[in-house]
Amino acid sequence: MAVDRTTLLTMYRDMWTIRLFEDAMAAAYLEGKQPVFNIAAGPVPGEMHLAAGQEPVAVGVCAHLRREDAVAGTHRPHHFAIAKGMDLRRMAAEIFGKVTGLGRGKGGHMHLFDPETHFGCGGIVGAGIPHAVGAALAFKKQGRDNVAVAFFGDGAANQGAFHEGLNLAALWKLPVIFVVEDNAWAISVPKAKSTAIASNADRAAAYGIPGVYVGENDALAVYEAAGEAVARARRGEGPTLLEVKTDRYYGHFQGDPEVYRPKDEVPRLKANDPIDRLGRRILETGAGTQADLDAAREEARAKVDDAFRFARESPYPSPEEALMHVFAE
Ligand SMILES: Cc1ncc(C[n+]2csc(CCOP(=O)(O)OP(=O)(O)O)c2C)c(N)n1
Repeated sequence: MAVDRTTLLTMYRDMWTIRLFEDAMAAAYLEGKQPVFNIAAGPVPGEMHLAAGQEPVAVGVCAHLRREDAVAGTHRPHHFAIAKGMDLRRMAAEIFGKVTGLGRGKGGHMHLFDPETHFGCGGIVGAGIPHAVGAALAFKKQGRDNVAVAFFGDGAANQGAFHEGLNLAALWKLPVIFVVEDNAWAISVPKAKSTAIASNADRAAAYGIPGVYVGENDALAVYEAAGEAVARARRGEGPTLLEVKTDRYYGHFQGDPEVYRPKDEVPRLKANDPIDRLGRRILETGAGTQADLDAAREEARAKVDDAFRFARESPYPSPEEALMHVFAE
């Protein structure tokens, strides 16, 4: 699949936006939580799951999506949200618990909901799968050619919701793409200890739909596989299951001592970094120059800096807000 220069540079910029956002969040999150880890302290309370290293899955799929297409993310949602085009200021503010956030600071990092970009996510593993199927059913009933994407981890693929979602979507030929992020771990459990087969893509056969395993953490490989799946869904031919091999650079959560993980794993993964890889491809194919890559990275840096400044400077919700938006008013 030919990829035009604008798409390539946009994917490259978005991967940097995700990486810089996650690295900045990793540092901000630990402020005030040391030396004895206290989850409630500091400017970003609660848990934090970061997706640095997993950028190709998000940008490779979302490059094919329109604003009205729906995305259901996970407890590790930042890369999907950024790739779908979420306003970075309101996203950062939500994570900092500020009133300028998407949910007026009540949702936090695992609960980013945005009607503008048709994005939702949550902390219940596998729960986004039926949500995406529901969105796809709505699109079909409305006669629209929009699609829904459910992103979830290799751990979530062992949930009942996965099988229920695939079955209904296949039966009703719904425009949904199921995307499994195979980052090799579900918290501390390696995939081989929880999953009976090597590739979740093979499970597609049980529902009579295409299943594709993308075996490298490469934005262009994901872009190609996702392009076919999205086009098929828009044509009304039903769902596709994609699984993508990807790499989690941080722990399961920030503060995770990672005693279960071989010490050399992350340095080894970083030696094949997907952003460098896409940058090299852009240079080799002549789609862009080093100056273009530098400009894209600087644009990403400026956006992330601006979003964090906005989040830090925004006010907290007033105490009365605790009683608002609980029930319909
Ligand atoms: C229904 C449910 N069971 C268990 C948990 C606790 N939990 C949170 S994340 C996680 C692992 C998820 O692994 P995976 O789906 O592979 O996603 P990853 O964290 O690798 O992105 C578990 C078991 C949960 N949040 N929800």
